[in-house]
Amino acid sequence: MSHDPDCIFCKIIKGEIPCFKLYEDERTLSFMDINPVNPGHALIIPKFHTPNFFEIPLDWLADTMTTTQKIARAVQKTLEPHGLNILQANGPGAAQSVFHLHMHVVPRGEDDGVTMNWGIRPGNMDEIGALSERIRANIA
Ligand code: DGP
Repeated sequence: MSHDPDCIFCKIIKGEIPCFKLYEDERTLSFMDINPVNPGHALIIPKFHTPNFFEIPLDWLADTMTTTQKIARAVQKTLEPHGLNILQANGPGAAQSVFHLHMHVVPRGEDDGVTMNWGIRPGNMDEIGALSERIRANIA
């Protein structure tokens, strides 16, 4: 399994740094984004280090998307937002900041002002932790 010891998301996979975990299976992991663009912002990653969409083997991509749907449904059920974006960035021009492929699940409000490159702001860890428990309870 591909792994990069310097990658922050590989460190999360190995449990070397903590996360608010939502879901884990043999090949994927989902956890809360610590710089949420909106409350409920979640990430889904393959347990396979690959920097972007271009290089991930298709079977790993399929597993990542399966987990993305599972988490998106749970976030939708928990927060009932007006909408929900599923996003993925490739390269600095697309505002990619962590070079381990990840899907963003972003709850949206009609007038939340979120743009494609939203900038990184630290979140409130107590709020993120509480939301992670509510979303986890809705994972089917
Ligand atoms: P992107 O900019 O598309 O590469 O998204 C990377 C996201 O990862 C960004 O929204 C912030 C989040 N992030 C960065 N470091 C950490 C971390 O250590 N833990 C968690 N949970 N999220 C992180």
